[in-house]
Parts: sequence; C-alpha cells; structure tokens
Amino acid sequence: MTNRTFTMIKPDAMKNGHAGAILNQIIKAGFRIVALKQTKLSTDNAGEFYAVHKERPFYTELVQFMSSGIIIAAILEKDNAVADFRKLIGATNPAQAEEGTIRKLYATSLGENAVHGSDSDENAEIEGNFFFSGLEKF
Ligand code: FUP
Repeated sequence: MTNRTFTMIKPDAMKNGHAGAILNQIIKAGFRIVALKQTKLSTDNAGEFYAVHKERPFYTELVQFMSSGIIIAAILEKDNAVADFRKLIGATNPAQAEEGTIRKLYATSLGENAVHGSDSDENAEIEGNFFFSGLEKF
C-alpha cells in the first residue's frame, strides 16, 4: 500500500483563484499535508522536472507553461495515496475527467490542467525530493 504522493497546483489554477478550493478538496478527501510551499519554477527547473517527457511533442509548451507563473507544491499522505489522488484529480484531459474531479472542476485544457499528481510511488519520492528537503517534511 502506498502512502505518499506529490502534487502541484499549476499556474492556470493559481491565476484563476482556485488554489484554496483545490487544497480544501484535497484535505476533505483525507490527505494529510506533509510539506507545502508556494514557488515558481525557472524554465530549467520545469525542464528537469518533466525530463521524462523530453521527446514528446508537447514538452516545450509544457515547460513554458509550468514556468509561466507561481505554483503550489505539496507532499500528501494517505493510504493508497498515489492511486487515490489520481482518482481525485481525474483524467489528464479535463474534457475526459469525471464529474467532481479537480481537473473537471478547475482545469483549463489538456495542456493547462490545474494539478499534477505523481504516477507511482517511485516518482512521488523523486518529485517530492525535487522540491523539499528533509527539514520541510513533517
Ligand atoms: P498526468 O500524469 O495526468 O499529469 O499526465 P502526463 O504525465 O501524461 O502529462 C504531463 C503533462 O503534460 C500533463 F499534465 C499536461 C501535459 N500534456 C500535454 O500538454 N499534452 C498531452 O498530450 C499530454 C500531456
């Protein structure tokens, strides 16, 4: 059973004023906040974070978007965190996301889809460590 995942509230959701509602929905769904910060990625930071998508056609646009504004990064804890969080956020493309999911409610488009959620325990650990030191996790 997995216990931790990593999330970002992306620049579109931040700019559209949805950060509070999204955090509220995450907490109400039973996730405990282990670490949280507001920050802004440089293009180099975003490029490194999304390096796995380097060969994909949307990479440049993704890096541009993710470095275009302030984000909130957080590590979340719950039983079955990775899978349950991906269920809570819904499909990558908000047009295909289920009713009531965070992306259905708050995402702008496939490219600007409001939130990130790790896709595995291993990536949750790597992504959380990208943003937070041991002194920032409780
Ligand atoms: P997800 O795991 O749901 O965040 O989706 P992916 O890891 O497949 O994609 C990461 C990000 O790349 C998405 F959040 C948005 C962007 N993306 C596109 O812009 N176009 C695509 O066709 C797929 C993903």
